[in-house]
Amino acid sequence: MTVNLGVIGTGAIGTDHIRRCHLALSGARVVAVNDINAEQARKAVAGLGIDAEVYANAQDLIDAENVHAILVTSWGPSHEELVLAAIAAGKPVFCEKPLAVTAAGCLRIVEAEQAHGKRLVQVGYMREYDQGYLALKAVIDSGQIGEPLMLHCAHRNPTVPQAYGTSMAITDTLIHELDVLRWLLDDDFVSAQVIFPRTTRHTHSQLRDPQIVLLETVKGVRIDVEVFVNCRYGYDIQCQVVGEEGIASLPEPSSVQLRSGAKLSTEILMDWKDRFIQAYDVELQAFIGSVSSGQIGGPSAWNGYAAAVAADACMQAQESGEIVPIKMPERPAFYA
Ligand code: NAI
Ligand code: ISE
Repeated sequence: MTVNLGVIGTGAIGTDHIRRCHLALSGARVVAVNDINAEQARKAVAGLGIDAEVYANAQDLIDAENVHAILVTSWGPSHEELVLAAIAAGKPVFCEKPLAVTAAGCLRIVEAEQAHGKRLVQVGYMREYDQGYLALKAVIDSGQIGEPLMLHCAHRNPTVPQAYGTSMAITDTLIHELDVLRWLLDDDFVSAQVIFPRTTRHTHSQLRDPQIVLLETVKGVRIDVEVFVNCRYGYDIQCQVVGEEGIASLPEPSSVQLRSGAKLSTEILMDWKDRFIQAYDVELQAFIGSVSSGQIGGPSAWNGYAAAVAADACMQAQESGEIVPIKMPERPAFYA
């Protein structure tokens, strides 16, 4: 069966996912697109040479008979309404992170999915498909470094758009760590604190950058995550796990080692599209496969909710400067 996809939101990642569905993956094609900027949607499909219908209205795309499954790749604040509409139509939906910008919004999705009676939602937490994170998890799970005690992480972007504000460092950027670290450690967060170091002169008035987020887990692991989204020099994701008997670090993406001009150097990537290209391919291929088989898997709406519960606490911590407790609700059997 070829899965017919409808894509809502044809900006940076929407266009990249349409490209991969047509050129890199198998078993799917994009038959419908929508964007609040219709011209943007037309350009996206024309630029890729794809014959997909451009819908003026997202609901009409969701309801279209020839659309089997939906990709939500629009701005974060629009996700909740679109995912709820896909669930109401009974259609599988892959939603880019964040699932919704608040925990309350994610919970409404979790409740709607449970009421539907079967999983329909996969969240775009692609790091769980990244070869580097998978290798790091295998080392932790093997017991080679003993029990994890501390993690030192960094999430650095060279630059961000003008519309990106201080809270987006949590809801748009740190949210990846809030998901992947729960998965990596098989643990939950119990508290968060946010510290603001000296601000870079490369930011704007609405964005305090960088930030350091301190997390504690149920097992007592202490985690520091540096979020620095105007670091200029590259797209750089770091994760070092300090265990009782050793240290394991996320591998660097492979790159040619260059000896030239009296220097030894390796390239640092500049873009998330390149850094996680393999992970995006694998997560979407998995979604396409699960639509065909009728068994949706991968990061669930519950994972999206759990990350959002922690994100809400981090945003409170940004405001108060205090250590904010995180109360993770018990996972329902539906998401076991
Ligand atoms: P973007 O700004 O390039 O594109 C967003 C598009 O959505 C725009 O074309 C906009 O007009 C459209 N849009 C906004 N509201 C809409 C609505 N209600 N209906 C239809 N279209 C709407 O943003 P980008 O970078 O593509 O991000 C989109 C989403 O993907 C965000 O949630 C972001 O967090 C996520 N993302 C995930 C990444 C990952 O590593 N998994 C990487 C980059 C983005
Ligand atoms: C973007 O939306 C992503 O998801 C990228 O992976 C992340 O590094 C960036 O900070 C976000 O803005």
